[in-house]
Order: sequence, then C-alpha cells, then structure tokens
Amino acid sequence: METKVTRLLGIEKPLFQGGMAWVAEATLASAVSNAGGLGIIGAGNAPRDVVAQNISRVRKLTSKPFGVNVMLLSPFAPDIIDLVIEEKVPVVTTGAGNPAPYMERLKAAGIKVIPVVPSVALAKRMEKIGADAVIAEGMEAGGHIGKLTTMAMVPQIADAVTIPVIAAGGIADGRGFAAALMLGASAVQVGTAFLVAEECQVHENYKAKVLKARDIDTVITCQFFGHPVRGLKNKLTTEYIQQEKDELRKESPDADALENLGVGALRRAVQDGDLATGAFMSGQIAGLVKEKASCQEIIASIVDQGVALLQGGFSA
Ligand code: TUI
Repeated sequence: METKVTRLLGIEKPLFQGGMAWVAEATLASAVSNAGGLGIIGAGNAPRDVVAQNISRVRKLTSKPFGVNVMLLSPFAPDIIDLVIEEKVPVVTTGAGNPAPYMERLKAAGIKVIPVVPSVALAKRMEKIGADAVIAEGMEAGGHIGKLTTMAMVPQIADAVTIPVIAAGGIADGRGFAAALMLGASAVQVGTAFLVAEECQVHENYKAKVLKARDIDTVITCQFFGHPVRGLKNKLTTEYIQQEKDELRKESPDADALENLGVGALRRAVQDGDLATGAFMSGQIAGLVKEKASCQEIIASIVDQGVALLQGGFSA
C-alpha cells in the first residue's frame, strides 16, 4: 500500500514500530523492517556503544530501511545524535523533547527526521525547521505522553502542516489503522501490539501482563510532577500514585521528593519481569491485544484489514 510516507522512506507498508526504550532492540526492529514496515531501535537511556551494537546488528539482519528513536531526555542524547549521523541511519525519530538543536546536522547528513509532537504548535515549528514528517502521538499511548488524544490531535495537526503525519497512540488493528488514515494520517506507529510479538525480547511476564490487560488497566504516573508515563497498573504504580496524592495535599508540594518513575523500573519490567517493582509501560489499547503473533502477522493483519475497511468494507 502506497502513501506519502511509504514513498518518503522507501518502505512497503505505512506502519512504524514505536521506538520503545529497552524493548525495541535489533531483533524486533529488523523483523518489522523485513516485514515491510519501519523497524525502529529505541535508544532510550542507553549509552552510545549499546545503540551502536544494535545498529550494526540490524544492518546484518535486514537490508531494508530502519530508524533510531532518540529519547531527548536521556543524558546520552547528544552522543546518540553523533552516532546516528556518523552511521548515516536512514530515519531518526525523536521523543520526549524538542529536537531543534540537532535538526541542521541531522538533515545535512541526509537523514529523514521525524519528531514525535504533542501539539499543533510543535508540529508547525518542526515543519518550519525542516522535519520530513511528524508523529502525532496521543495520550492513549504507553510510556511518556502528552495531554491530547489521538482522535483530537491528528486532524488538527494534519490541517496545520503540509508534511506527512504519522498517527500513534491507541492503534493495534485495522480499524485503528483505517481511522487514522481517515483523520488525515499517512501512516501509523504501533507500540503496544509489538510487545507480544514473537520477535520481541521482553520478559514473558511482560507479555502475559499485556495479554491479560483489560481496557481500564493502564494508569498515568508522574501526572503532576515530572514526566507523565502510562503503564499497566501494579504495586509500583499504586504506591507511586498514593505518594503523589500525599505530596499534592501538602501546603508546598515538593516535586523533587518524587523521583521520576524512571527507566530503572522499565528495565526491571523488560529484563527481570519484576511484577511488583517493574514499570510495565503500555498503551490503553493493550485490552485489544489478545494473542502472540509474528511481526509479519501483526503488520499484515493491521494493514490488510485497514485497507479493506478503507475500500468500503465497513459495517456500521
Ligand atoms: O517519548 C515517548 N515515550 C516514552 S520516552 C520513555 S523513557 C522515559 N521514562 C521515564 C520518564 C520519561 C521518559 C518512555 N516512553 N513518546 C514520544 C513523546 N514525545 N511523547 C510526548 C513527547 C513530547 C513531549 C514534549 C515531545 C515533545 C515535547 O516537547 C516539549 C518541548 O520541549 O517543546
């Protein structure tokens, strides 16, 4: 299926795999690229050498285009930018901040730059400084989130910019894919559905938690202090939210008293499957994700069902 985004990047299917910190390593990203989507390595908080190893592994496993997501809150973000420029990675997506300081150098290296934006204002600013497309990620998504929903944000951004828009947050099947394209997107980004992919290397406890999640099982931590993060409810999130409430009730709440629900907790979920103290980041759509499948099957089912719906096969 061809869209502005498949033509821009030379990919077969208009579907990105979210660059999930700790989760999106070379095996997952290369499987997605080999299946015709855009596989993305999530740099997260990892240092340069870890990301470099993943880039080199992806290059061994696929000859198709792939991306690296630079998480701009990471202390290593400047090093990762240097790395992706030296490596001439085909596509860079950015998250959790404004990539303006790096845009000129990334563009000069011939890299396609696609920032995640949480608002119309940032989308317009990114277009002005040379972004090739933007990812409009709604607060249904897992991990660090903004304030707007996918449904409300995608058409507003699609009207505000002329570069292609990729919709993210709340999409895990053909209905979400078709809806996103109807809202004005030229591709989708999917995260949560890939958590249970056969090629995804997360701990089995993480997969099981996603597979048994219901619609109401995600919560937002750090909603009032630091960076809001959506994930599956557990002992960690319950205690954390209680602490936030306690702090808010104080006359002069102390933001520093609450450390961000950070990447340490995410590592404990992904690698150790630590059900009590891990951060099982996930989107609201986890309730729709009911079985394991290969990346090829996940992508084909989302895109094929979506295309059929767009061609008028809807039932209303
Ligand atoms: O970045 C994400 N999702 C993430 S990052 C992450 S690692 C982490 N862990 C704990 C705390 C913080 C981060 C886990 N999940 N998604 C993309 C995204 N970007 N969502 C929201 C934004 C965003 C927010 C503000 C993008 C730009 C922005 O701009 C602010 C500014 O500086 O103008």
